[in-house]
Amino acid sequence: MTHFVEAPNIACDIGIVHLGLGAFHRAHQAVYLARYLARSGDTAWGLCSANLRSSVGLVDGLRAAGHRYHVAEFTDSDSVTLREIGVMQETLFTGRDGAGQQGRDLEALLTRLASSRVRIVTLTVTEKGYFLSPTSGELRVDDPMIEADIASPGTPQTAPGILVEALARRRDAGLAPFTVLSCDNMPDNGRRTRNAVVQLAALRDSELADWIGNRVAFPCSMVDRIVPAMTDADFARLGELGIDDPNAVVCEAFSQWVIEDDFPLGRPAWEAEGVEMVDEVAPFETMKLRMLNGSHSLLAYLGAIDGIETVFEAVSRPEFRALLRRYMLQEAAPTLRMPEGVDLERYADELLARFANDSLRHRLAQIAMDGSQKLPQRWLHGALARLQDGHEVPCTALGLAAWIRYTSGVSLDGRRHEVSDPLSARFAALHERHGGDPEALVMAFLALDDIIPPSLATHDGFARAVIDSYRALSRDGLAGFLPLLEMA
Ligand code: NAI
Ligand code: CS2
Repeated sequence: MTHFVEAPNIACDIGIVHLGLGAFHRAHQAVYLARYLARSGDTAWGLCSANLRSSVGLVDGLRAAGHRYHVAEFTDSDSVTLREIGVMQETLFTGRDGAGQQGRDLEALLTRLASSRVRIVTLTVTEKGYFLSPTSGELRVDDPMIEADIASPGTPQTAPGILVEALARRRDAGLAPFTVLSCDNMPDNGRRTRNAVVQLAALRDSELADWIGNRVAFPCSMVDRIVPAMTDADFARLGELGIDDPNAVVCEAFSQWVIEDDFPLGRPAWEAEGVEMVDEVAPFETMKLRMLNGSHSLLAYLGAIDGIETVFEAVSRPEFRALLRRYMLQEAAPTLRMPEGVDLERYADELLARFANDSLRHRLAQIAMDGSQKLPQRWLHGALARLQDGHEVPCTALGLAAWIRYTSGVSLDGRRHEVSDPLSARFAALHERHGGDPEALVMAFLALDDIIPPSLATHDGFARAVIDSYRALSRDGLAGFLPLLEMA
């Protein structure tokens, strides 16, 4: 069954700027705004979406299409809602374009951000786009991009840099600051975004940093909708449904957004579209990061080293479903403190059903990206809590062993794959130095204290479990983790 939803032709003021015009933004925040506009007719919350470093083609493609595109929301392969989105009013690019020009639309973006009509800035710049240490949460001031923004604050290239410069212009113009709402998969994403912005501002002007720290709201949010990167097969499938749109995205029908309600300059009435406005996001965020994303990462590394392509393929195998259920219910769920009435076993089964959506080609290679930025919040913080409670975490130890093998760039059958991670060079050096000695290799990875919390790395039982899992995987392949399940 195919259901079409057309976008009304309504011109809007731009009230929201989004940084990180990727697939998820088009399928999540923009869809909520489009539904809100269609229902309310409130034209104050049109969208300007910007890319800061990649996908200039998407920015220009959306301009050429009048900023209208399609979202295909698949319940399963037989049921889809094709939604036209018309809430985007402007797209900008501030990275280095194909002609080598840096910051083509930077001044336009900064001017837009300094407009009194802009009251909210949202972000999906990936976990690495905040330039924070995954363990300490401190700004990585030694990163060349941050160093450049410190040296040239008026022509920033990073998301924190752009936010600092825009807020400086608003303060100097006597304007109240916009609210900054991160929509990235990070724990405490609002406070982490605040960390990055205030720490960068302090390196420029302590009074500006104080102003930002005292005046800018950085609410947290939990976001959830599975939106895989588009494949040629996805575009072909949309073509069969009569949609010829190079800017389209495909996603699951499920969507959730839980937001801390802290918007001093106001916000859209998102509640009408099912958004949950709460006082405290943390329990929901931790639940989702550890149970959904932690499971995703288990599939990604165990599957990737065994040549499995997609989430659907992996969860079609009973041993993977059993592993995920064991991980979710025996290692993740016991670390969660949820409000009354939340049924974590039911949530786990709902996640397994979502992963088994046969209409999504969610590539494990995409999920495997940036593990150094993802694993602390997905596995490691929970594992440490579980170990401190006196329980073993064999699934997490197995996942970490698979991740270490994944970072070698060589799967179990010897095929090579790209390791897309800001720290990939460091990983390659460790494999070069310790590749022949599994124990030394694992201990070297556990010593990476900007990824692995030291109290976890020095937990003897955990280190031993990772080493044993690494040896089992190297010796027996995925069959190496079956005995783990028999340990249940
Ligand atoms: P994507 O690859 O389509 O887009 C990534 C966006 O991040 C692009 O706009 C890119 O230019 C930008 N980016 C990457 N590195 C950056 C940096 N260092 N500085 C500034 N911008 C940078 O990926 P997608 O699917 O849009 O996901 C983006 C983020 O959204 C994820 O990292 C995650 O935090 C969040 N998310 C994604 C979901 C999904 O299923 N795709 C679901 C829930 C959250
Ligand atoms: C995935 C997430 O790519 C990944 O790391 O685990 O993007 C996942 O699809 C979303 O968090 C689902 O809400």
